[in-house]
Amino acid sequence: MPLLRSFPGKGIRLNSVDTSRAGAGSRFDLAGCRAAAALIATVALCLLLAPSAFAKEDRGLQSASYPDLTTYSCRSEALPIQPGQNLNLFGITKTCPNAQVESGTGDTSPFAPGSDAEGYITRFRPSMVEIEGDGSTRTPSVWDLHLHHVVWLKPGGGPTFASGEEKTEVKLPQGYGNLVDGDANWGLNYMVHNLTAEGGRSIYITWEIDWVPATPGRTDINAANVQWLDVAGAPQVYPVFDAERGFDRDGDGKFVFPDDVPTDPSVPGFEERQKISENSEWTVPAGGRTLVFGAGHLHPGGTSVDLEVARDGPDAGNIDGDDPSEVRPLFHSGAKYYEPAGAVSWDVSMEATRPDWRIHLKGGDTVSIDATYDVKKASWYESMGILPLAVANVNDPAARDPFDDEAEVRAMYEKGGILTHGRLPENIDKKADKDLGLPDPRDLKSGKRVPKSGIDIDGFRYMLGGYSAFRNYPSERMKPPTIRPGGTVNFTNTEALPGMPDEEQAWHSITSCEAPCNRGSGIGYPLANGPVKFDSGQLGFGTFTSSEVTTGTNTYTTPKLPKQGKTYTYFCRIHPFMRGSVRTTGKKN
Ligand SMILES: [Cu+2]
Repeated sequence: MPLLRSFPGKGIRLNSVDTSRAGAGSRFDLAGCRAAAALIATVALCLLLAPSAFAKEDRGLQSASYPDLTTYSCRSEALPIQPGQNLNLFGITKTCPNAQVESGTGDTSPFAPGSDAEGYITRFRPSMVEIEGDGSTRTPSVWDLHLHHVVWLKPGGGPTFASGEEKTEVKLPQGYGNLVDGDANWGLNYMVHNLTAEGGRSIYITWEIDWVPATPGRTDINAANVQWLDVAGAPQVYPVFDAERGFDRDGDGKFVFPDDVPTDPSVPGFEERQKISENSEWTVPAGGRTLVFGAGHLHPGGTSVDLEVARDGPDAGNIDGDDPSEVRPLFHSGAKYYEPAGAVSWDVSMEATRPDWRIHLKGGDTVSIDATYDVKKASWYESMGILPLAVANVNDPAARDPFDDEAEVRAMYEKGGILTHGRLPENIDKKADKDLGLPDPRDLKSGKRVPKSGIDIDGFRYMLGGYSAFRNYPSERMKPPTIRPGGTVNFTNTEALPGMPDEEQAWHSITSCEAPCNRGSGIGYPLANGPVKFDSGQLGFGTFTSSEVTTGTNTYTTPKLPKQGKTYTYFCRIHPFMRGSVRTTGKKN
């Protein structure tokens, strides 16, 4: 559970509606959540597998059905969003706060305060809506406000449901559900990204659930708990890594984390080694377990999360997977990009396991995941690779062993997955790459010399040679300031000062992009694809769970910009409308 590991003693802020910064009473220690993490209900082997209702795969993965299933919509309290916000926050929530019945026979009493109702969540659909001035809600577009990540932490069970802007749905197969108390307190870790400088906004995090009451003696459903597999994280809190151009080892344009991370400190990408999480692997407990569902989570640039298992074989070594014959692939969670430009946006859905995918593993088997990113076109910073795996402690007659029933498991693997949902209108990257009619910075006259103090960032603008990707931005202010060839440029983010409350800081990056870098902003434009690769990280002084989101400083120096007479362009990854340029003196070659 990478998100929890380094919290003890630190305390965690409540819902960000509580803007008081310290008060011990406003903190919630999630450390105790770990204690019962291994709790996996033991359920008798009584499975009533319903006839397959999944023929129409083109509609995406279908959800399971039960006679007494009720669909509820749930939502958080209102969460304020600061200008340019990218805070990593923790709060507490309930199983289904502000519950409303969407369909089915039940009422909202299971979620009432003091309720002792238990039930199975068999489907979970995450999203986020913005609250308008009149109280109505609408789903914001990805180029405006987006869900970087949100994780629901089950009491005693750790991270259980999770989402980014791709909004992967959990749809457990017939016969399985996540058993929870209706009135439970959950942890909620959320990072909502405001790509604009606009303040005074607020959102709800929303989730829709299918709920099946856990009535005594029920035999048609078994408990499945989540084994959280995450390629990056623990011991760091913020579970991300960088996938950069230049990290590709074999020329296929891909970077596979953690497999491709070099062991040689002189090889590019070695610095990512410290970000590999111990939670990228899981050892199956004694008695074995049945895997029933999985679906990957990625960020833009990601193309798949892959699940495999290793078991020690009759070779000389006695470690799982020390010989290639001891490894079997279990599932390839592919990313389907609707975005015509490919893996450069959040316009994507992920494949989940099929309804009949069942894998039985023996105690001691080692399950692991890796995440693949396309690093041909651009670098990807703060990337994720997660696959929450639903695991049951039952003997499911449909389950197959990857080594004993090799051909059948191979067939399941090769059949691949099913998308959990279709294209989401809010994820269409409409604003990116639009021609705004701005001049090409390379064609503008040179501006002043960059002063010794460098370039300040203030008011969501690079103060010298900076421009905003808005129509009619004055070209006079876009003139590239100059440095000598081989020189560097210092930047200072004056909107983040030591000791300033997180929500008052604005964190910015300086990230190289390929010139002209003057088109419309979104997720897919600009890309981190400049000829000299650089990225400052998020300059600022985040505290608590945002501490690893920021660099802990507000200054940055670029690498040397070598070529004479060249205009180098850059942008802010957090607020991609922020652009800037700098030019080296001398004649172009
Ligand atoms: Cu910025």
